[in-house]
Amino acid sequence: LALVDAMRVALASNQFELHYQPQIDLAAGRAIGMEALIRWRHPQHGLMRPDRFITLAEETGLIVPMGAWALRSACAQAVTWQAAGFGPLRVAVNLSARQFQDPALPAMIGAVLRETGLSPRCLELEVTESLMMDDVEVAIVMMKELKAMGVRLSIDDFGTGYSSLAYLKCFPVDVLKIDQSFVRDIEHDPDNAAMVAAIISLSHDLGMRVIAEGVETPAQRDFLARRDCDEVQGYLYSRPVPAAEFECLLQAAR
Ligand code: G
Ligand code: G
Ligand code: G
Ligand code: MN
Ligand code: NA
Repeated sequence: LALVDAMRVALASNQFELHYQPQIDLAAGRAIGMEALIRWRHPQHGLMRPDRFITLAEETGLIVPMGAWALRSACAQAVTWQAAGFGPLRVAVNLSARQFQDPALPAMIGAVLRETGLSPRCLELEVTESLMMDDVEVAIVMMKELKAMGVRLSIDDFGTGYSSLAYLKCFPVDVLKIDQSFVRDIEHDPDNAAMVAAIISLSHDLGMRVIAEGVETPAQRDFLARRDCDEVQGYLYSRPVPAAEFECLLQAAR
């Protein structure tokens, strides 16, 4: 079976699942949300990470139904955890270019919010700079439409794309996510340290929040806290884990 056919079968037979990684608010010192990351539990090959199949899903258009499935599952899960008393948790879902260019995207998101009952302000949509730069004008129209629905928008992998800073003020986004490549050597590499400090200031000056990704050490966390970074995400707290395991993290922090 070709990979794309296997993916269609997988989607129809519930072989995809979401893993969740906590997003920690540095001031509050606890998880205030989570990023949902798709995995394929393949009957022969075991657990497959998205780098093995997302590109093909994008090329073949299968990312549209797959992305809709991911969004619906993530929103339903967030509602379940909110109802269990874990607080007003926010869930972040990654969008691919193909989804972002689909004029039916806002209607799909609206339907998912209605069906699951998730408050729009508890949903964050992650898009990359490169995706927005494909067609800047169209991207801005789409972002405004999504913002009007009340959802949050973040720029993922910020700093690695090729968007001009001049565009940043035209994008109605709420959050910048600092790419993990800048965070990795933050304690030793003065260039990365300067870059991260500058992105944090820039975010705040533009009225946005900022999340640092790939935080693996207490030293990295402390650097980010000193520089007033709002949130952190990374293996220091948890790798992306299945829903049941994530719920244990929430229980432990209660
Ligand atoms: O979790 P990590 O291995 O493994 O994720 C790798 C990449 O896959 C990341 O760039 C992430 O944004 C992307 N990804 C994970 N889940 C989804 C999803 O549901 N939709 C899309 N479009 N990309 C995803
Ligand atoms: O959506 P995005 O492209 O940001 O995907 C995040 C990726 O980073 C996922 O593949 C996730 O598994 C991975 N990741 C999350 N935390 C860490 C971390 O602390 N270190 C490293 N190396 N990767 C991480
Ligand atoms: O278990 P998972 O598929 O999330 O792991 C993905 C990769 O990230 C593996 O190479 C694993 O060794 C690595 N990894 C998982 N947890 C950690 C961690 O806490 N710290 C670091 N540095 N790497 C990790
Ligand atoms: Mn992401
Ligand atoms: Na990222």
